[in-house]
Amino acid sequence: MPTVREASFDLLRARGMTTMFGNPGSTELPMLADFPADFRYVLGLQEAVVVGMADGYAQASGRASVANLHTAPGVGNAMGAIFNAQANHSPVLVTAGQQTRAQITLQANLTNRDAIRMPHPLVKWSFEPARPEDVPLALAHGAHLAALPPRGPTFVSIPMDDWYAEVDEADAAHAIAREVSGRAVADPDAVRALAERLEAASNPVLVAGPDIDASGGWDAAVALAERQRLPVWASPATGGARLGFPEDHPNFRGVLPPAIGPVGQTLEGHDLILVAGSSVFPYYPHIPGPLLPEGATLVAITSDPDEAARAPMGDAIVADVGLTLAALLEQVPESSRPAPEPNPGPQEIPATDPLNSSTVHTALAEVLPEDAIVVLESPASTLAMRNQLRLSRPGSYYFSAGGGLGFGLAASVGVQLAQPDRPVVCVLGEGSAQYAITAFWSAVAYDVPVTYLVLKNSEYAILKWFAEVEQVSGAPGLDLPALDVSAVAAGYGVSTRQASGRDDVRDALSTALASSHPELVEVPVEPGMSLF
Ligand SMILES: Cc1ncc(C[n+]2csc(CCOP(=O)(O)OP(=O)(O)O)c2C)c(N)n1
Repeated sequence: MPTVREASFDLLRARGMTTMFGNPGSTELPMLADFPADFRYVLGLQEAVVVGMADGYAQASGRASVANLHTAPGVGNAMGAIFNAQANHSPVLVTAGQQTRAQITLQANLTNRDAIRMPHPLVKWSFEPARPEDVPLALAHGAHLAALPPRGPTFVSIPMDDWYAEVDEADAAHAIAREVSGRAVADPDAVRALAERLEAASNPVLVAGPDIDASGGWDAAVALAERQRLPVWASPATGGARLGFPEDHPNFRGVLPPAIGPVGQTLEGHDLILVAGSSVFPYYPHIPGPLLPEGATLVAITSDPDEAARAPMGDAIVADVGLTLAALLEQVPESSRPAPEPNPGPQEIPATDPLNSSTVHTALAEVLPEDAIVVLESPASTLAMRNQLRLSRPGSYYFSAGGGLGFGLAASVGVQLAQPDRPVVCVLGEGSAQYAITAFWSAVAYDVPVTYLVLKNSEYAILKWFAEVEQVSGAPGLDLPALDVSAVAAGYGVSTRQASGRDDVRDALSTALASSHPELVEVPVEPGMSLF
């Protein structure tokens, strides 16, 4: 009879989950014994990095990934990253070791006393099998559920002696062989009604969210916008884990602001707002105002029942976003509405000394290969980067929809491992880099050729902006003097260079991009926000 270990690895193998992200402890060693040669173990030096890498890998590969943590403290360290994975709709199967069964009740050292409750409410499902032989089925359950809509992390706690138990061969074969698919098609009547509303509207608009990309709906969104002459806004950057629409497309208007009042103002004049693949909406900060402009109605298409149910206004269709857009496309004719005003493209920003972040992004735009992927965590320059780069291919952008820092640096390693043939650039604020700083070690250890662009403004610029919005003065802890990210990265083995003029930045990035190893370019920038 196969052991739990053999059956579990067979299950992961059958699901294509042969890259395991982890940080091991004594309770995980029985699982890792005689690690199969066709598996790859990617070591993260802290658990937030382990889950962040697994999140990037899952999103960029399109299938569930596995992150293995060390009992309660490992899960505790990873909670911020699990929060992000949930907001990103990222299918990560998180597992953690547990004390040996004989010592759980007496709470021996490192017992995860309430293993199932601990990761709540950040996971879709949390479980510790009642019997050792149930581990493979529990892992199957967690992997399937993570990948079903709405995608998100699941958790299985595994007592360390379970790996040696034997499982029934036929039962294991059933668990291993199962396929579970979850791309639900929308009710045809709902699609027909939406098509009629769209056709009847005089000035409709599309708001494109991250799940368009995740569901493979990119081409359908573009075709729908073109056929129906829809201007397109990206959903607010705060919740934009991915792009939903090409940002260089003539119909593309820009990124919606993230607060209630400004969203309403921006969409003024539209009578139908069609939201695809986004919550309605990822608001922050709280700037009150009407939820919708006068005379407008809204329909959201989302695969997440919770997103649909919690929206404060409008109707919703719960179904796969890509399939629903494709079905809608079939129902609508070529519109006779005038084409939206052509998009003027990025604004020219004069260079300053030190450079402003917008100028740095113009330099990046010049050298960024067409098939590049950007992972972004540079809070005060998020909008400047979106405006200057105008990324326009599917799967080209990853951002933490949860807003928890530490995603970018870690996720970039996972994204590059999942997409080895596409160049990955990770843009970081020097403050953000600290939350996952040990991911530099993983990038070097596995020779993952990410290009890191670090913007050094010596402050938490976005928090100074928030302080103004919140009318807070005198808050401590918003300055970061003497934070030397490149020296720290060099300590982990990353090749680093500094650049300060616009041409230097462009040349340094170009050299870094040509390298097949991790490289870092650090640029001093002006303090403050960069919007364009
Ligand atoms: C885990 C976590 N802790 C704290 C914050 C609050 N926070 C949001 S942005 C920010 C500043 C980040 O600094 P930096 O990367 O230098 O970006 P800048 O604002 O200067 O662009 C902080 C501390 C957060 N979002 N997540």
